[in-house]
Parts: sequence; structure tokens; C-alpha cells
Amino acid sequence: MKELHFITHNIHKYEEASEIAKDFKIPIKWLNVEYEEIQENELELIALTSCKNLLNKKPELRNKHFFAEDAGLFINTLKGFPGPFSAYVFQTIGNEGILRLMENEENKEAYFKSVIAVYYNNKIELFVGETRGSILLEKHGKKGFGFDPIFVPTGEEQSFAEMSLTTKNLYSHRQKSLREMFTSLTAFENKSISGE
Ligand code: ITT
Repeated sequence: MKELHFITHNIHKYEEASEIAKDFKIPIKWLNVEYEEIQENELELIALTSCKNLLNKKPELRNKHFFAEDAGLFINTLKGFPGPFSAYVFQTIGNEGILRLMENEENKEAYFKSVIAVYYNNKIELFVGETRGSILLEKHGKKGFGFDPIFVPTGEEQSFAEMSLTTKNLYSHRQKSLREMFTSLTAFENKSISGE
């Protein structure tokens, strides 16, 4: 398969993806280029628009295979906040701010969602992954990034930030969307090779 580029500013996301790509023997490469990410209420629309903007602004990408990903943390009792606003909320109030908002809330349920928009074989496709869990009372762990220290997946004891990258890759929203995409691309490649 031709190289698949992951366009992101976030090296942690790239590291997570590159470990999973190895399972599929798909060569992936980090492309840290500037692009416009719109503010919208749906991750699907944000990821799709990022991919389209990239194709418009950087026509050379039309000859490559690439994907962008948008992710967010959705807290049930806060009606899905910060959701699509996760990057801004993380930069402003951060984990401490979320912990304060949740201080007196009994219902700690939350989920992470990842949406990939991939440009492959001259078309854009979306892949979605979600992981349910809950928000901790305080930060735990130093690994990972973003909201990892305050999120524990359902049925587990460790926060994402206490897990190794390999363990986070067993549970995360991102590994689900990535595996779906890699499975689909592999199936397409195999079909092309067998001439179907
Ligand atoms: P891109 O360049 O790929 O957009 P980003 O870091 O801005 O990188 P997103 O917009 O997809 O990523 O993510 C929004 C925020 O959600 C991000 O800044 C993190 O704070 C948080 N987030 C996303 N995925 C996460 C994960 O796996 N663990 C912890 N926090 C995460």
C-alpha cells in the first residue's frame, strides 16, 4: 500500500496511530502542516471539512493518501460538554476546570469520540470510534495527553494517563476508528490486488 499520511499537530495521536498501523503493516507518516479546523457542533462535520479544506488548499495532497482526525470528550451530566469544543476547553480551563465543574456531580459518566476523515482512492470516508468511561475526582497519571489523567474507561481501574501507549491502544476511541479505517483500506487493497 502507498504511504498513508496522518495530518495532525499532535504527536501523541500520531504515536498511537503508528503503533496500530504496524498491526496492519500499513506504512504511516506524520505530516504536521497548518490547516483550518472549523468550529462546529458535530465532530463528523469538523473532520470532513478539515479534509476538504486540505484538498483545496494543498492540491499536492490529491496524489497522496491521508487522514485527519477530530476527537472530543463528552460528559453526560454537562450535556456533552466540552465535546467539539474540547481543544479550546483544554487550553483554557484544562483538566482542573473540568474537575471543578464535576465536583458536585454524582453522575460521572463520559465518553471519548474520535472521527477520522480519510482521503483514499479519490474519495473521502469517515470512521468513528467511541469509548465509554467516567471522570475521576482528581488527576491520575502523567502519560498520554489532554484529558487522559481524568478519564477511566468502563471496567478499568487505571486512567488513560496511567496506561502505557500499548494499553491505551486496547481501549481508546482512537484505536477503534483507526482499526475500522485500516481494516477497510486493507480490504480495498486486497480486492484491487486480486483484480475483483
Ligand atoms: P489535531 O491537530 O489532530 O486537531 P488536537 O490535539 O487539536 O490535534 P483534537 O482537536 O482532535 O486534537 O482534540 C481536541 C482535544 O480533545 C485535544 O486537545 C485533547 O485535549 C482532547 N483529546 C482528544 N483525544 C484525546 C485523547 O485520546 N486523550 C485525551 N484527550 C484527548
